[in-house]
This record gives sequence, C-alpha cells and structure tokens, in this order.
Amino acid sequence: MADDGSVGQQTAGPVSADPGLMRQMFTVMHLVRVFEERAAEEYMRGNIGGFLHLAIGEEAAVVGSVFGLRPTDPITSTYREHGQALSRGSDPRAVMAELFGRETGLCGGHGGSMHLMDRERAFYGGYGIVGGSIPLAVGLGFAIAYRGEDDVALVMFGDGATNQGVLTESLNMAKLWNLPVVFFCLNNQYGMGTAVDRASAETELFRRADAFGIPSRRVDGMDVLAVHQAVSDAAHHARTSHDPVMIEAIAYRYRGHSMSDPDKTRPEDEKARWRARDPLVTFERVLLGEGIVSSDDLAAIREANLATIEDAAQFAAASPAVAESALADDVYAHPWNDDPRGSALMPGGGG
Ligand SMILES: Cc1ncc(C[n+]2csc(CCOP(=O)(O)OP(=O)(O)O)c2C)c(N)n1
Ligand SMILES: [Mg+2]
Repeated sequence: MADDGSVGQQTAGPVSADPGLMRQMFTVMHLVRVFEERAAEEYMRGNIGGFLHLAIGEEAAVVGSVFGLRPTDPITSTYREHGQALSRGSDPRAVMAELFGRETGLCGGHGGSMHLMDRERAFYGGYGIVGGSIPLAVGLGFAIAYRGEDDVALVMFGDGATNQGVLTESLNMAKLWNLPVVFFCLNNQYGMGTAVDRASAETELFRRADAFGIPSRRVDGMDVLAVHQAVSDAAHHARTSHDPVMIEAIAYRYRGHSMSDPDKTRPEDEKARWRARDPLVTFERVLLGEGIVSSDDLAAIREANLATIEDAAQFAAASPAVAESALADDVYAHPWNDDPRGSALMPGGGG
C-alpha cells in the first residue's frame, strides 16, 4: 500500500454505477456521518451510556458493501455497526433511541450501540465479541443453502478479528460445505491501538483465504464505488457458484477505538494523510464531476440529513428509558421469576 493509503490501480474506482444509486449511496454516507457526529455529542452530554464505537472515515466501506448486496441478503457485523443498520434502512429514530437505551429503540433499548439488530431488514446484528459475528454468518449461509434460497450472507469484521481462530474455522467450513458467504474484512489498520503489522505476520489479510482455495482480493475501502463493485462481484460469485469469497477493504477510522479512547498513539501525520482522502469529499467530487448532482443538490441532501438526525435525537431524548423491571426481558426463555434452575443468583428466583 502507498503512503497515502491508495491500493494500486483499484483506487480510482470505475464510475459505472447507476447515477440514482450513486446519489443514494452519497446520501446514506452523509447520513451515517452526521448520525455518528451527533451520537458523539450525545455521548459527551451523558445521554448515551456504555460503549460507543464510531466508524467515521469508514463510510465508503460500510455503505458500498451494504449496497452491493440485495436487501434480503443477511448481514452480521462487529460492534461498529450504526452505518450498517442505517444503510439497510433502519429508522434513524429507532437507532438513536437504541443508543440512548430507550424503549423505542431498535431492540427496545436492550442492546445499545454495540447490539443493533433489524431482522426485518436482514440485519442480523452487531456483536461485541471480536470475531463473534463470523460463524453466525456461516450459519446464515448454511440456512440459505439448506433451504435452497439464493441469498448471500455477508459478515463484516475487523483486521483484529483475522487472528481469531474462529475465522479459520469459518473459512474452512464455508468452503467445505459450499456456502454462499462473503467474508468482508474492514481493515482500518488498527485493532484498538495496535497496528496490523504489530499483530499479524501476514499483513495482506485477504491471503487468509488462500489456504482454503477461497477467491479473495483487496479493495480501496475509501472509495465507495470500488467497494460497491467488489461486493457486487463477490455476491454474484457466491450466489451463482454457491461458494464463499473474501474481500479486504483498506480504510481508516478517524477517531480512537471508542469514545473512551483518547487516541494518543497513532501518528498525527498518518491521521492527516487519511483525512485528506475523506470518502465523502472524494465521492462528492466524482458526483459533481459526472454531473450527477449540483452543489445545490448536495446542500439539500446535507440539510435534509441534518434535519433527520435532529429529529432522531429529539425523539430519543423524549422516549421513556427502559424500565428496570424489564431489564431481563428477552434474555431467558423462561420469565425472570420462573427460572427452572432456581438459581440463588437470580433475583426473585427460587433457591
Ligand atoms: C474475543 C475478544 N477479545 C478481545 C476483545 C476486546 N476488543 C474489543 S474491540 C477489539 C479490537 C478489534 O479490532 P478490529 O477487529 O480491527 O476492529 P475495529 O475495532 O478496528 O473496527 C478488542 C481487542 C473482545 N471484545 N473480544
Ligand atoms: Mg481494526
């Protein structure tokens, strides 16, 4: 990879997507950006508790990959998944309310930022365990094959997850059983504060797939059109050949690992270099250059998104918090006071 983060010839990205789709992808990328900027503010105000992991800077990889799928293709992800839910069309009000821990949240306020899930839109969730979402996508791929459907499961995981044994097991099983799974590694070049070359003997992470005879490639994750093309191709391959594929998208997150990370260890000049390739700014240039949008159109998109997010934040703030008595709802198959094991650890349980 070059110093400016470009990845060989794949940087420019073919301007081959449909103009309506390009406009829509820009609109969602911007929506995700302003959603997360507002979420950061609300976290600082104390309205969002727990962890908050932002993907600011990674919007091209997130939006390009979701739009490279059919709406029914199931997705699983890491805890950095606000953009995946919004790209799938989850209501920004419900997503923000989930972050606030409110009853009106996407998961009734029980999941929070790391555990968004929208089954209706085939978004099968964010997971806090590094690598945890990978075997779940293999399971979804198995279900698709078992039922003879023609969907494709996609899992998004980070560079850090590539050193978890579960990736190896999942790649093996997906290939052995010919499962339609796209393994999408969003390589933002750090796992917490640890750079890939300090954690991985082989830094070309897409090569993990070689050992299983799975086709794989690297793509510029700052270029939404390149990501969209790569995922469309991969999904087509998985759908028609009933076989897995792996993609590694090189991107960069502008902020620290989570809101509680002061981000003091990554070099400032490195951050500046990547910010100079901001995926929204570069895509805006393409859209303007191709005559797909005018400056006025862009201003209208930005204004509408800001209004959507303002509305979402006000909705979340005005919604009731999850009642303490409901905290254990949906955790156990049996009601809280009817634990069959009668554990003494369970408030209200027998024992
Ligand atoms: C199994 C497991 N080990 C460790 C952690 C703590 N942890 C949370 S995020 C993270 C870094 C993961 O980095 P990466 O996969 O690159 O994803 P990114 O956060 O960069 O999006 C670690 C080590 C965890 N959640 N799960
Ligand atoms: Mg990472």
